[in-house]
Amino acid sequence: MAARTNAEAETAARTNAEAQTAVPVNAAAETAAGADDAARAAGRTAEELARAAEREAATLLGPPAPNRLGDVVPAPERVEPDAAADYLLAVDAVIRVSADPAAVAVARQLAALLRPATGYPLPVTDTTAPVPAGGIALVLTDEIALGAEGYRLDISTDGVRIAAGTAAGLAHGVQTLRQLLPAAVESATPVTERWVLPGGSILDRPRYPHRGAMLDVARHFFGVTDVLRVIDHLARYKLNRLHLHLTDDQGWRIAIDSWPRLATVGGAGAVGDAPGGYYTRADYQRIVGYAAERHITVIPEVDLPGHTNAALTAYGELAPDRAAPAPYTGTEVGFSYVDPASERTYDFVADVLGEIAALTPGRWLHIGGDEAFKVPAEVYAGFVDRTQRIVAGLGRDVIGWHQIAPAPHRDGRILQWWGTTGEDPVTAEAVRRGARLVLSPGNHAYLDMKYAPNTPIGHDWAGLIDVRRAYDWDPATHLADVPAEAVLGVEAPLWTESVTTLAEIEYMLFPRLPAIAELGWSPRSTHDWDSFRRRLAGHGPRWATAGITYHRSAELPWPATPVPAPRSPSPGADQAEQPSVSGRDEPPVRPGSVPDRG
Ligand code: TNX
Repeated sequence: MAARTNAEAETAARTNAEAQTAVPVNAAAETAAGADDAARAAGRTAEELARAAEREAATLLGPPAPNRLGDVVPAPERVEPDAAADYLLAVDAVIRVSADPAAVAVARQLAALLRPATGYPLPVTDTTAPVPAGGIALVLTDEIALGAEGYRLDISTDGVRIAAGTAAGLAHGVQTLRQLLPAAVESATPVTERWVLPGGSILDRPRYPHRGAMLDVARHFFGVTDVLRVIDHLARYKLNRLHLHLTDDQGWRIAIDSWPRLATVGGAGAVGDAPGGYYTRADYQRIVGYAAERHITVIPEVDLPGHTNAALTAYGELAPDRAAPAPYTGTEVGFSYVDPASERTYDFVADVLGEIAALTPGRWLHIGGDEAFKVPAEVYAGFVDRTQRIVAGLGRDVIGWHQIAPAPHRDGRILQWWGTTGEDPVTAEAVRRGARLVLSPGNHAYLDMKYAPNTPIGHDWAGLIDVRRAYDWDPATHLADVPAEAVLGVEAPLWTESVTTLAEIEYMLFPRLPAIAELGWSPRSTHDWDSFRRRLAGHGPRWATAGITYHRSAELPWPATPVPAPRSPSPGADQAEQPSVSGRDEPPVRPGSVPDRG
């Protein structure tokens, strides 16, 4: 079948699905007999033939798959539905996988995703194992066209096959498969459901290599469990970078052996009277490892030379006046800085970045660089230059907020754009000197902005960002005088001056994070607000079932949220990690919540 656009493919699928519902029982049997002939020609045993016929009849006799093949966020590159090829996952299905440790890990993750709701055993075996057909195969291939992260998904009555050149590609294919199953697949306990997938093929590859989100753990601290759950959210939408904003005026959140008071003193507080905290080296490694298993690279940020009040409370010797300031619990910015004229400062920078680099397998170190209002421009550029050299000496590439643009170029340098104007000659000039860009425009991608005036948390200094505004821009043309080739991708930052709990994180992420994810992944040819809002609305029941808090924006046509019927009571089930409220419209307004800083 020739490639079609999503919209065409979906229309065709709908027509097919309608026709299919009308298939009479004897026609189903005939189709099954046809499948038998094909299987015999392929040299299958009588038992396999019988099973194939049974599977096909079971698929055809039931209602069609509840989801259409194109109902995926981010939108896949190419979708070719075949409504006669729906696949019904059976209780005895097996997951087969290529003999490669990273691929096997993806297969285990798939089994772990499907087992709770289906209650099926779903054993994972080698692709060469003599098991009956009819399960799910994850296959590493050498199809170079699939690239570093692409995958091909083929769903037929006989089985499901995900092929990719890398384990990352398989993992993305698994997330697509997950979205194509009924929403009840998100249930933590067994549910009575027909686990049917829509038939056909998907070929999918990302538009950009860098697709990220940022979590500010400095303004409010979030423990390891919360961060792991955020990583799961990123993986769902095929994001591949988690930027952790580890240090700021209000808190230093990572243990540094050579400067121990950074964490123990600098990590003690947070905004307001919220508790502080920091990650031990083991905590940080757990986060990095969990992300890596999900093909997500952690990008640690140490914000320099400004946003350093917490560091200065621990080591006054780094302050321009050599005096440790009081801890800061407010939400102003731009007042603090480490002394760029002191050699001790560069010892500090080298030690901190060196220790963090040693714990970070990824290629990038983020050095912040924003809002150092009190450092004169020339001194600032010199500080950034030296810090960039330290990063290069550690064998890493530097990322900084776009304020680092005036500093000299270094190979691999990435600027993160967070402006709201769509043009900046200084950034464009740095790009001409070789820098590349990650786009986080404050007025589209900042997840700490309110959705609407009545959003109980968040800011509005970059405007209100509803779902449509998060979706309606094009990374390739967003910044004037910057060629499309200089854009590496997108990132959605979540600053947390006003965000204090996991539920509030999720409320700001959903449903906007998937909008940014789609801009980073999907080809521009699929960009279509009506299609996006319809596909995204279908995720409401998934989030509700998974216990994920989200904003029920009036922009999206939400389906009624079904409550999955538990198959059997599970009194022993540990619900401790489920948030107490899910799918609610607004998070509670907290007394003394942080005022907007305008
Ligand atoms: C600006 S964006 C900041 C952060 C604040 C944020 C609040 C950037 C690089 N700096 O320090 O948290 O605004 O929206």
